[in-house]
Amino acid sequence: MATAAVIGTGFIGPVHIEALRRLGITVRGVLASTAEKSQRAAQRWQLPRAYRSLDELLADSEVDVVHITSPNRFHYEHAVQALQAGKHVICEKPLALNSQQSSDLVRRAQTCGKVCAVCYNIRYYPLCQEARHRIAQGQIGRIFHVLGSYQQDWLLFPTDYNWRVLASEGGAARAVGDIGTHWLDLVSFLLGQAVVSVCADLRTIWPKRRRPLGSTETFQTKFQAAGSFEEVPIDTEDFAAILLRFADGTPGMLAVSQVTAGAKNRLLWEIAGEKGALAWNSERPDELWCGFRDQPNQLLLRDPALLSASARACADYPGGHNEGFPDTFKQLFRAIYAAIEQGPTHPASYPTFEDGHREVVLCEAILQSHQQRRWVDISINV
Ligand code: SOE
Repeated sequence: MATAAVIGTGFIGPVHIEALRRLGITVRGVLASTAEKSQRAAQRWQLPRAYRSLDELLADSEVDVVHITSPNRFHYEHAVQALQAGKHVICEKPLALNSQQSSDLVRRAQTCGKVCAVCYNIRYYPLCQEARHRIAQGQIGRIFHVLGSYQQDWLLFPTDYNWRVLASEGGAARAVGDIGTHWLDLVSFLLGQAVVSVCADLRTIWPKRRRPLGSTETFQTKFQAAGSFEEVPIDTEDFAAILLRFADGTPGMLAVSQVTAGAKNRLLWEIAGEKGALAWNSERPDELWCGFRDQPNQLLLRDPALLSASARACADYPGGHNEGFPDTFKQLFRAIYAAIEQGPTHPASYPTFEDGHREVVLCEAILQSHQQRRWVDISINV
């Protein structure tokens, strides 16, 4: 079985470590932003190696797979170096800061013979897999339209601050890049249709935010006390309204916000078809709403015994034993490590660098649409 090392020890790095361990995959070591932080993380997670540099990690011949969970601005260079060192790469989203970088990564992925994956984990909720199966089987008939949103509240106040709010660190599209692309990737996966055109209106609710003097984590659990801070201008959006068109002509509408009080991490999609509708909410991930015109609606509670084979493959616990966010990473890594062990399948059973590149291109098109106040068609060049 391949051995992993993880770059990054913020919110998501430990999610990777825990998921890998649940699968019995060896995590050899960790690299943080300083040698001291690497040491602390290695101790905390009882890992054999605390790397002092990327070079040291990449020189470790025991490591086959590099997980990149560093801040977004490092994704490209970390991925390039890991591929050059002959490692498989599993990169957090967004794949890169711009489409020049992400297309370069796709080209490298095409020739390196390694597995190159991107963490669009939400595909791996069992009831999203079930919805994809039902749509592909024609169970809700011709699709009329898709509506949805992805909302959070962890950036609600002007005193909320994180590196993601700066374009130079997180990417020019922030709410859209950070969470909107999860929705776009997921809904394209559900429909089996890519987004081909977008029309967007973005808003920065807080043009200035207060940066605490000291570091802050994503989803910090304590509200900031009135300590010392500096005011910084914000060049990324808090809210986006986006009209969409999918390849088969299906229209869609997506709202994205990181300033909706009470929405902790709520992704919502509703797909309306001629025979019925389906809806799902990530804050209640074990429930799939099935809407009908001529019979009572249904609420399907996740239970492997009631799911299609593809959805059952992502459901490890019996009904009533909720599966959630950490489980999606376990299922995602199971699919990726199967490809590492057994060789890739076509199409891949996991989100690839191509999928990551597509989302970066979509972010750029959404920004362009907003700036030029018009529809923008998507062209994917590599
Ligand atoms: C922060 O908004 C964040 O951690 C995203 O970066 C993740 O991709 C999402 O899963 C939860 O929220």
